[in-house]
Amino acid sequence: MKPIALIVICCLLTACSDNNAQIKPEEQTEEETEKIFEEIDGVIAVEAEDFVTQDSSTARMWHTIAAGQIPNITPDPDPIHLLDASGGAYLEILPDTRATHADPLQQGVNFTNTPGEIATLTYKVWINTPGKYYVSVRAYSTGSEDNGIHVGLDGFWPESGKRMQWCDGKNAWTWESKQRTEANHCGEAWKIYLDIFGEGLHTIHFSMREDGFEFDKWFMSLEKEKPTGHGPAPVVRSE
Ligand SMILES: [Ca+2]
Ligand SMILES: [Ca+2]
Ligand SMILES: [Ca+2]
Repeated sequence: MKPIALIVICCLLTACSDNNAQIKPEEQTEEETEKIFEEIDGVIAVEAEDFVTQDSSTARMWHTIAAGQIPNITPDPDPIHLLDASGGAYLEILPDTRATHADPLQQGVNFTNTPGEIATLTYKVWINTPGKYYVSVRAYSTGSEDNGIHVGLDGFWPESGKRMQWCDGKNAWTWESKQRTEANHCGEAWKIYLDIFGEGLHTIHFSMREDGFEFDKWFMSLEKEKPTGHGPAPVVRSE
C-alpha cells in the first residue's frame, strides 16, 4: 500500500472514532461495564480499562490497548507498552500530537489545565470507610509531554485532584502520587487526594491533561502509600 493511502486510512479511522457520545469500553459486555469496585480496609484498586463511561472525547479519546486490540490512531510516536501492564491492558489518550516541548501546544486539544474538559472517564466505586483518600496512578511516560492527568469525584474536580505529574520512572510502568505546583513542576508528594464523605456509591473521574498519557491502573488509600508492581487486585462488589 502506498504511504498516501495509509495516511488517508489512518485519518478516516481517527475521524470515525471521534464523537461526543458516552463511550463504553471496547470489548466489554454490559454486565462487565456495570462493575462496582469496593473499598476494603481503606484501600481500593481499579484497572484503568474498567471505566464505565467516557465523555467529552471529541478532541482526544482514551483507547483500550490489549493483545489483539491495538488502535490505529496517528500520530502516536512511541511504541505500545503491553509488557507488564496490569490486567493485560491499559488506556492511552490519542492522537498524541505533542510528544516534545517543541511540538505546538494547542490549549483544549492536546493539553488542558481544566479538569473534565477533555476525555473524562468515570468509574463506579463503593466506599465503606469515608475519609481522605490519597490517589496513585500507574502510568508509562516516555517523554515530557505525556505525563499529566486530573482526578475528580462525584462530578467535581477539587484543587487536590488537579495536575497529577510524573517525572521519575521514565520508560517503565510507574506508580506516582504527586501534584505539579508552581514550586515544583515535577510535583509534590501527597497533595493528590479526594475527600470522600458518606459511605456508599461514588464515582471517580480521570481526565486528560496531556495527550499520549498511558494509564494502567489507579489506587486510593487512607494511608500515604503507593503500590508496587501491579498493585492490589481490584475487588468487585457482590450484590
Ligand atoms: Ca504513545
Ligand atoms: Ca503528548
Ligand atoms: Ca490495566
